[in-house]
Amino acid sequence: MPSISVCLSPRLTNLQDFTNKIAVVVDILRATTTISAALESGAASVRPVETLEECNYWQSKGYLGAAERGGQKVDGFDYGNSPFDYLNKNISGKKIALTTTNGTKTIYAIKNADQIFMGAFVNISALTRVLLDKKKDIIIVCAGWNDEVNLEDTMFAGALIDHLMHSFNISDDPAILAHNLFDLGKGDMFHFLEKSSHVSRLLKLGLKKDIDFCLELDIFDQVSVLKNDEIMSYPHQVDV
Ligand code: 3SL
Repeated sequence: MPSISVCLSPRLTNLQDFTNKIAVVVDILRATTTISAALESGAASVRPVETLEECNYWQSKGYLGAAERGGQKVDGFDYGNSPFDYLNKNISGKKIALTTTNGTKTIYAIKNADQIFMGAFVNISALTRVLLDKKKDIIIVCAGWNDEVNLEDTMFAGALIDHLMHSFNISDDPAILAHNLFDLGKGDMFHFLEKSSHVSRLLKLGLKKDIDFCLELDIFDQVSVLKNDEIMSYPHQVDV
C-alpha cells in the first residue's frame, strides 16, 4: 500500500524527501480554495508567484494580477485572495498571477515531487478520486501562517487522510495528529476553528462569508495541479 504523511509547515519541507511522491499543498484559508474557485470559474491557469514584484511583472505581460498580504488585497492589482473575487466573474480563459502570504510560497518549498496538487474542502472528493487512482505515496504540505502550524490546514490534512486511509498507510505522527484533530472538529468545523489565529484575523476583516465558503464540502468537481509553473484543472489536461 502507498503511504500518506503530513508536513505541518513549509519550514519543515527540508526534512521530507518528495522524490517519486505526490505533494498536496493546503492553504484552506484561502489560497488553495481560491485557486479552485478561479479555475472552476473558467480561468485558464493560476501562476503562483512569491513576491509582489513578480506578480507585477506577470501583470505587465497580460496576466490578471492577484495579490494578498495580511488577508487584504494589495493596491494596484486586479484581485485579492477571496474566492468571491473570481466566482461568477468574467475570467474565462484568463491567466492569473497570484501571490499570497503563505500559500503560494509553500508551493515553492516543495522540491522534486512527482506532481503537486492543491487541496481544499470545496473539492476534497474529486481530489480523493485522483489520488486513489494514482496509488502513489503522498505528502500533504500545510501552508500554516508565517511558518507556524495552523489548525485549519492540519484539519484539512486529517480530512483528506480520512478519505484515503483505507487505501494508504498512515506513515507519520503528524498524519495521526491531523486525523485525530479532524475527528475532534468535524461535527462543526467553524465552531472548532473559531478561535484559531487566521479565522480570528479574517473575522476582524469582516470575511466570515469567505471562511464559510472555504469550509464547504464538495461544491466543485474540479482538481488543481501544478504544471510548468502554472496551476490548471487536472481533468482537462492532456499529458499530465
Ligand atoms: O496565507 C495565505 O496564503 C492566504 O491564503 C492568507 S488569506 O486568507 O488570504 O488572508
